[in-house]
Amino acid sequence: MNGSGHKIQANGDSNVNIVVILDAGAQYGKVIDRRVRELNIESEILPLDTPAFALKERGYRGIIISGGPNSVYADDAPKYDPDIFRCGLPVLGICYGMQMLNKEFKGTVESKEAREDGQFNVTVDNKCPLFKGMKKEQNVLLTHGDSVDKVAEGFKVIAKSGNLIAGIADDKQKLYGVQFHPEVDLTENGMQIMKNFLYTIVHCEGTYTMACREKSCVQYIKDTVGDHKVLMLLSGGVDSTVCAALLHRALKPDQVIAVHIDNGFMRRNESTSVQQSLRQIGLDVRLIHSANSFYNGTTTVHTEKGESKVRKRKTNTLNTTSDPEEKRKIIGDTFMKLIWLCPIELMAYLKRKFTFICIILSGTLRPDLIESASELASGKADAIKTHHNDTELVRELRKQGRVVEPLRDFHKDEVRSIGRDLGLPAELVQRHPFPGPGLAIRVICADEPYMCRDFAETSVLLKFIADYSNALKTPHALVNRVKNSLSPEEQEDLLRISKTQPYSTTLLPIKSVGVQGDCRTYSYVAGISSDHKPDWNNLITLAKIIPRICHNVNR
Ligand SMILES: *[C@@H]1O[C@H](CO)[C@@H](O)[C@H](O)[C@H]1NC(C)=O
Ligand SMILES: *[C@@H]1O[C@H](CO)[C@@H](O)[C@H](O)[C@H]1NC(C)=O
Ligand SMILES: *[C@@H]1O[C@H](CO)[C@@H](O)[C@H](O)[C@H]1NC(C)=O
Ligand SMILES: *[C@@H]1O[C@H](CO)[C@@H](O)[C@H](O)[C@H]1NC(C)=O
Ligand SMILES: CC(=O)N[C@H]1CO[C@H](CO)[C@@H](O)[C@@H]1O
Repeated sequence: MNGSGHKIQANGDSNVNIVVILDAGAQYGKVIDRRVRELNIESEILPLDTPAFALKERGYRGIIISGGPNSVYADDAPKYDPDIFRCGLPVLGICYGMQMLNKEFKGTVESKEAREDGQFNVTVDNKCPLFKGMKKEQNVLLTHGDSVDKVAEGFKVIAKSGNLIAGIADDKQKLYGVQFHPEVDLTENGMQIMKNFLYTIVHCEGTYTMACREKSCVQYIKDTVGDHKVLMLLSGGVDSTVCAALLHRALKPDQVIAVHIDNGFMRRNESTSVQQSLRQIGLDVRLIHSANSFYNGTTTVHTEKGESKVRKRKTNTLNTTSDPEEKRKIIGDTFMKLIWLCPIELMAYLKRKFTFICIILSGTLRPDLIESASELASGKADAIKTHHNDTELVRELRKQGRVVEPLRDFHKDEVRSIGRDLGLPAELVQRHPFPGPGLAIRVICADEPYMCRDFAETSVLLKFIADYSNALKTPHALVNRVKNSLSPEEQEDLLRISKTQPYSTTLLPIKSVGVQGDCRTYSYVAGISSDHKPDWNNLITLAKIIPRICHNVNR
């Protein structure tokens, strides 16, 4: 183990067991990260254009290139250093990563307009080390979009789905590419593939264990906080509870001041129960009621991104804001302002003096940072959401070195595991994630219904999918569109569903934020209802088919 587990810097020592994930802008980056860590191997996410010499210098053992929303031929395709494929490090390219690899070695990639992810069977070459110990037929989450046309020089095909090339390899140079996502659960044996790459091909050792990371986390808190006092802001959810327990273990009781701010969007009596739960593990939590400050809070947002000149705009007050992203920003910043700009009020409330040295942002987990496209974790991700813990204000405080984030290097499931290790009661650790700003954001609101020109057509498509057997009796162009998008098995499924348990559908005129492919989308919500008890398998089938046929439905 090196360092604190927080500022992880491989140090050029090739014994360091750490791989780098080069982020081509995918929502899957953080999932890859989590998988690698589940296999007890340390990983770090860096921008795709990180130069090869830097990777060598920092001692990474292998490279994983994530998927991404772009096409390798696009003018704005993300830049990379071609030497990453020639610096001797084993490479696993996933989707976009595979196309980069193929193009780099003089293969060609065929661009397709539509892009669909779906579960398919692929046939793999199990003599290839990447698929060692696996059956020939594998069910994977395949990306149908751009695909390899001519295979690169020196490479062989190691996986196929029908005519689609689903995997390529150059065993000698240890370069591998797959057109599917081994990091997701929908790829049934994805973990075996990751394991094969990391252990058999890269020759990593699984030394990055939870016990070892926990120890370095406690040490990190001790080192950072020293003799100072820590103000801890907590929501009472799993993260902040575990964080509290960690602080408890690392510091003296009088060093920790815990404050829970009720932002007015809590469930009934929740604040009190948060307070009580934490008292049980020995932490005295002060409650601050600030519903009004949130209700009428505002903040400043940037209106133009990516240009050298950035324009700023003040938002409406929260009580008149409907955009979820903006709500998130307002709540996050109001939260920080309350603590940061009103220390006198706070101190009066707390009736004790403390040094304002560190703020524990208990809920800053690794995925939060990655999702917010924070420069710390990832340079690229097509900002899927702005996490309230990673707003500008927090970034500024971080620059000043006033933020302590013990959990920033852990994923959610890992946090639960630490919690269990620290002896926290199961009902605290396994609790449903606490909403934070979530409830305020999930209350979807709008000034007017969101109904674009595609609304009526989408409603009809939706109805045809759910009531397929009757739809087939209707001569309608859209019925053919549905039919042509379905595999024979899916047609059978829909027929069976509509005959045994008819569902009614409603397209909701609501703009909902979702993730499709690797991009953030704003689309409709499809409502499915029935008088019967839900058959979840049927609903899963519908949920898979609907967004594939109605691209403007994301929820
Ligand atoms: C995929 O393979 C599995 C097992 O190998 C098989 O049960 C399943 O029917 C196949 N699915 C398709 C769509 O071919
Ligand atoms: C909420 O708290 C109030 C006052 O403490 C109490 O009277 C009430 O029963 C609680 N409600 C619920 C649903 O627990
Ligand atoms: C929202 O808050 C502002 C500032 O407190 C107030 O002036 C306004 O009346 C509120 N609007 C609504 C709809 O409650
Ligand atoms: C940070 O975000 C998480 C997840 O939304 C939340 O549980 C936590 O309370 C937040 N931390 C703070 C200090 O707001
Ligand atoms: C911006 C604004 O109007 N802030 C006010 C919101 O409400 C609290 C409590 O009533 C006031 O203290 C703020 O000044």
